[in-house]
Amino acid sequence: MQTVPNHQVENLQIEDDRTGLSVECLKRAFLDNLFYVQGKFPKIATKNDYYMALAYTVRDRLLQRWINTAVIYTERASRTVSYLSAEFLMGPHLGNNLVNLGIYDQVKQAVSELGLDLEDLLEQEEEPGLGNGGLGRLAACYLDSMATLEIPSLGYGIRYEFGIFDQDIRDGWQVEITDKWLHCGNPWEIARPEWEVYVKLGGHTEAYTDEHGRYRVRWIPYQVVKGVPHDTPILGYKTNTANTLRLWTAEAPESFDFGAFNSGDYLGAVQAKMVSENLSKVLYPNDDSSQGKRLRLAQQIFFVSCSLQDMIRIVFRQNVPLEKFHEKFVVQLNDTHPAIAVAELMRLLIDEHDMGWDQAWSITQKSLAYTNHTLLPEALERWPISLFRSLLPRHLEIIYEINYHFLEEVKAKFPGDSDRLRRMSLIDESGEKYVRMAHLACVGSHSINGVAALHTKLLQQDVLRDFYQMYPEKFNNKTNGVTPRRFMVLSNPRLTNLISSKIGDSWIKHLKDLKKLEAFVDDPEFCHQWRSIKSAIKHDLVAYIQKQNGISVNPDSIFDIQAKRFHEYKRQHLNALHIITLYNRIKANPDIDITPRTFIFGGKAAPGYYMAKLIIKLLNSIADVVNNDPDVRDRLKVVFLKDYSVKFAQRVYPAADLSEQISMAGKEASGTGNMKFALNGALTIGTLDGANVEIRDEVGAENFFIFGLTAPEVYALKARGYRPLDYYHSNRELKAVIDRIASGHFSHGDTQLFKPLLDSLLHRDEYLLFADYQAYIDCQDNVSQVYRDRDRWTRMSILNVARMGKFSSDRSIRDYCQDIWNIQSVPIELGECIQAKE
Ligand code: GP0
Repeated sequence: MQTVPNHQVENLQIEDDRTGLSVECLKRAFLDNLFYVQGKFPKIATKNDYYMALAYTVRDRLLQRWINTAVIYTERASRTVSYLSAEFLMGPHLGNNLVNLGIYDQVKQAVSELGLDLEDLLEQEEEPGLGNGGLGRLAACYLDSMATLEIPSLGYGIRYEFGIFDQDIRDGWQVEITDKWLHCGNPWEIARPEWEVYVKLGGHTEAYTDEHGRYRVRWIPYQVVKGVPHDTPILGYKTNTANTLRLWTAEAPESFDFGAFNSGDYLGAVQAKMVSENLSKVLYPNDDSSQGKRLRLAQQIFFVSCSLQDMIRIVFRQNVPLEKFHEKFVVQLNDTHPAIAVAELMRLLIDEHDMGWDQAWSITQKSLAYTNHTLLPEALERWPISLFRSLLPRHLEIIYEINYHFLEEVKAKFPGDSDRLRRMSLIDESGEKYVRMAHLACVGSHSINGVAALHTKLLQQDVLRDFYQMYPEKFNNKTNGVTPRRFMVLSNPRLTNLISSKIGDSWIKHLKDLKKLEAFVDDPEFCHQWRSIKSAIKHDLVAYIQKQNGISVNPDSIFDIQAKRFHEYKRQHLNALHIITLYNRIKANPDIDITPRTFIFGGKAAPGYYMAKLIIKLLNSIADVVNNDPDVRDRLKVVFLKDYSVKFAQRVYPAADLSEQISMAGKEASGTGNMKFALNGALTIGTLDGANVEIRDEVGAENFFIFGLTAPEVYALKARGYRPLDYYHSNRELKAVIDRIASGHFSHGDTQLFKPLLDSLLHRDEYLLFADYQAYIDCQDNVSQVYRDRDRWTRMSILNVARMGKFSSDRSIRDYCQDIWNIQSVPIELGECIQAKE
């Protein structure tokens, strides 16, 4: 085969319409796919047809990598990470695949020579919103980094037919619309029905004696569901690695269709089929809280069992003895959603593969590792024993036995401490009995990690304190990170190009190299370019806001953005108090000199979370008044952009001047939006919570707007007895803000509308908005001052970006590999003509 040393695509000798990368070949392939896959010709093709044709063109070009990767992993039986997650918030695939294949520019040209606009086609993609927020997006960033670092890995999850709901805003209220992401087909997945597996649910167990005279248990299920894997390739950035995201759909087993079972009862059979298919129907839209629904537990056992059975199939196919399962696989549990894996792996090894308890337990512990993502008590999953027994009778027995051995261990280490036993038990027996999933995860894993330094410390001191005292060696921190490929190269090409023109592009794989930018902070020409790029991006967002919301925005104002799930602990309403404070100042003194600001919000509220929805309504109501009050004279604008998503985030992060990270200290496990904003040159106003602490340490306190109580101060204040009314009565501006809302000023005179929110603040204020109010306002006043010094602001922005190296998900993954997974990279070689370009 002809070699192509410089990989210039024009020189490619061996190419065809499925692999060639020349502009001519790409055009040919594109039209070929339009014709043969979409069944269309240009005259009648829709935008979606063009998108699909392009998607297939790109998919063809990554298949060689995908297959080669699978072949090499199989031949070498490579040690593999299984990342188990109920959520993967992948975002659109097309653009990312173009970036990671290194063919963005060629494709852009090919498409434009056909009279089309690449950005336009990228817009067409319906993103798979198979996650709620930070947790699901983190899983997606980790898949990107594992592929880029050439780590063999499989992401395992659920192929929800309906992902996170689409958000509409009507009369200021959130309205949920079902997300039909599969409506136009999904060109990025391949179904693998040949690897289907079966999952049992319900029924009862029976003891029996096997042919060796051993005590065994048989599980007679009430129902069996079939899981069918759908695989999506995950490309590394400029490597030949293409790992796999394997998502399971639930189907009824054939026997349920027309089998002897249901003879004659056609509708009954179809009914049973529908019940099975419900398992992968819809993503639960709750973030940071658990609803305790039966279907949710069924989803968890469904994808966990499918995935573990799949791993066991792979172990056998690669001739690895089952006793070495833990050498072939390390299984990372993304929160407790897959924690049932502890009991399920035990069950598979013992009941289905005849292993003894002790060996099975040793393999289970060595294979599993647990990541905790939250300190919120309402997010810690617990399942009522009654529900658990009716759905998973065998697992409950296994959990009781694990608990028995575990409590013996606790007794041995802490003799006579019965209170500790009660606290640590896998079963909560304080009232109605529950299975505590976090405890199960801790006991069944060899590693327990938090997602930011402060979070891990608080886990050790508080939420998982007993487990830390029991197993200190299991605990470790893995500060979250984000992928610079999607959240810089793809989403912010202008800043990417400026940076690379100065320091080269090594930073895309080695984010610490951004440090080299520090050499340019005093270069006026560079600072000027930096500022004009931010300004150009802001102009784009101005146009988008005009189109979306019909609001005209001043591009020179501070773009002050809070984009994240709506939750009281994240305190979007503290931000609202600031807006009203500025509004009141203008109303009191219309000629006051105020730095113009545009407040931009984005985010969804869980459909059943009344207070979060009321906060969305409040923000939209403030927007209506502030944006239309002639006294304001366009100095303040408030914009709620609907339907926050990955696609949306990519558009918004690059345009931010100021990133709002204002959770009550001690509540936000890490945050990852904070990293994406800072990486794109926004300055942060934030509390000392989650990864904010580490971001400030990295960028320097002088380049970060910190305010508010620290976590220990929060605990101390609450212990002393917190009285929000005292703050209300003693702070003139705060009182005026609250009174303004109460007066009905933002609700057409309706004094009842926001009363539940105001009552909650005045009488409980669980998240200490009033205690942090003055510090927040003072800090915001300082932000406004600093923004007026454009050179100083620009300098701070550049230094933020230059010092964000730590927050690449590549760094996080390297740490997981070293400290938890004990895994090395496996580079993939390809025939030279299709080798990745470095
Ligand atoms: C945590 F427990 N997170 C949960 C959950 O159910 N969903 C979720 O998204 C988030 C944390 O709130 C976080 O602090 C964190 O950075 C993220 O998990 C990833 O670790 C902000 O989104």
